[in-house]
Amino acid sequence: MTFLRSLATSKGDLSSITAPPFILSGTSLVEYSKFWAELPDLFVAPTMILDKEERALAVLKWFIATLKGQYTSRNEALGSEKKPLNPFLGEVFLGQWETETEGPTTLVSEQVSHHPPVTAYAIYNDVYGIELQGYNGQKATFATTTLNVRQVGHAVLYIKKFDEYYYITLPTLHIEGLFYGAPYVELEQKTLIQSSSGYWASIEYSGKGYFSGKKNTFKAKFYAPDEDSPLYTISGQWSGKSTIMNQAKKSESLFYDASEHNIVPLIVKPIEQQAEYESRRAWEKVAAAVQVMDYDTIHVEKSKIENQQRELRKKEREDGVEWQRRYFELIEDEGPLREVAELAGVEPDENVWRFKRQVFEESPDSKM
Ligand code: CLR
Repeated sequence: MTFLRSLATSKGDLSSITAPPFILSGTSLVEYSKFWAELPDLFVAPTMILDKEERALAVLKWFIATLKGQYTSRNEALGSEKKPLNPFLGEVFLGQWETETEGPTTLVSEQVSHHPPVTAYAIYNDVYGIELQGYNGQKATFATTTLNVRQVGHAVLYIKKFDEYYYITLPTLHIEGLFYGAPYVELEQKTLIQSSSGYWASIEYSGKGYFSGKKNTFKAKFYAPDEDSPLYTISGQWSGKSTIMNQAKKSESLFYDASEHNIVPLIVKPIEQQAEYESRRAWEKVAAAVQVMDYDTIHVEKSKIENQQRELRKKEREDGVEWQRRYFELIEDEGPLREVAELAGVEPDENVWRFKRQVFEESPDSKM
């Protein structure tokens, strides 16, 4: 009850929620960017498809495939959704996927704002020439026993060979099961994937009951440029199976089956080799305390980090300087992204976080 009450008064800022120990996770939110590319084969697949329409469908498939990791992996690994650690400004999470066919895929994720919390990330594979950049924050509201979370930000996928962009908006979600102490995520509303080629898709989410008796359901419509009726509709469970229907031929076939794909674990440097601002090193003691549910130590170790951060901010104020982000910079969005957002009918962001790839590559952090 105390927990539910704390949710009711959290006023949009998720970091202010005090969750009971069994709901705490030892993983920082800065790590969550990894869920975009745990299936490297699907991530690079669009780069090998010459046909625009087929390529846009492959992007849609990759996107649907990421949802299971993004929104159900804590339940599967830990038994319920958990409250991630609240990243500090400048916290960095780095890693690489290494597979025989895809080669290395690199992840750089950084906490670029603390109030409000914003995480920026870049994920790229140079063998295939594909890159995802994005950033996100969350705005929460609480209604009776449900926590509603609106995501702020977007992701942009770029395919070098075709000089093609995909602008991806993020789903709204809510947390159910809070009253029973077994929280889990359900997606709602819509997301949009708009390609600079003109192809686009809208994905509508629903939980158990609305579209079917199954949880995690979605219905997607896939459109050719300037067409009013969809070429394809796709429906099913994003955490399970979905089918695609060719609207002209009225023929149906399997679109994606999550049970046939295993995630590729991200390789992260051993903690001893990490810089002090790297997530797992910075939170090591907190994470260990979370493991054994030692609430006092969690509190003590968290406070150390928070106080250190307060000191840093104070020093910056005194010196009249602003914290320098390591690998991302806030730039005015005037380029192709703006055009794609406009194509999608989405209000383009004034400023976007852009990855400073060269700075990263020249830093020791990039050596795995
Ligand atoms: C972060 C960005 C990822 C997708 C994603 C998945 C799960 C979301 C998380 C985002 C933000 C934080 C989140 C989490 C589920 C639960 C957690 C909303 C959007 C909140 C802070 C937990 C509150 C405590 C509950 C367990 C009650 O790409």
